[in-house]
Amino acid sequence: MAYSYDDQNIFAKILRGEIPCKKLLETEHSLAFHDIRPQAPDHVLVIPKGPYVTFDHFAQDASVAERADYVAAIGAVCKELGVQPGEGGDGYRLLSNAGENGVQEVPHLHVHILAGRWLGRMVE
Ligand code: DGP
Repeated sequence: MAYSYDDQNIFAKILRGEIPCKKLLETEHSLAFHDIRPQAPDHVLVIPKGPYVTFDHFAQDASVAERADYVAAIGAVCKELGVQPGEGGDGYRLLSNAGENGVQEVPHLHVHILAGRWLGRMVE
């Protein structure tokens, strides 16, 4: 592990129950909750419970069980929100910001699930 993890970040505090969140789903290795500053009608953050800062850390160091759980949790949230295209939903966007150029505010891996409105093209 070549990176350091700050266990005082806000999502670590949410995981320890030190600050509240609006929880949508919790599994053995993952937690999903509503973003405090929603950018869309549905805006959910899905985080692994392990100490990973970015997606590449997770891909490198998470166990097979953690990875499977995280991918399944993201899918389960999409299902819970009812946003799956082709299954009655209008679609969604997954996004994970990393580091300075990615404008990552909270240094604990999180995938944003955005849905409930037309999200625009990534490149105009
Ligand atoms: P980013 O690191 O830039 O991918 O975005 C972090 C997101 O986390 C941002 O959309 C706002 C959200 N956020 C920050 N603090 C809290 C908090 O205390 N609770 C919740 N639910 N969301 C938070």
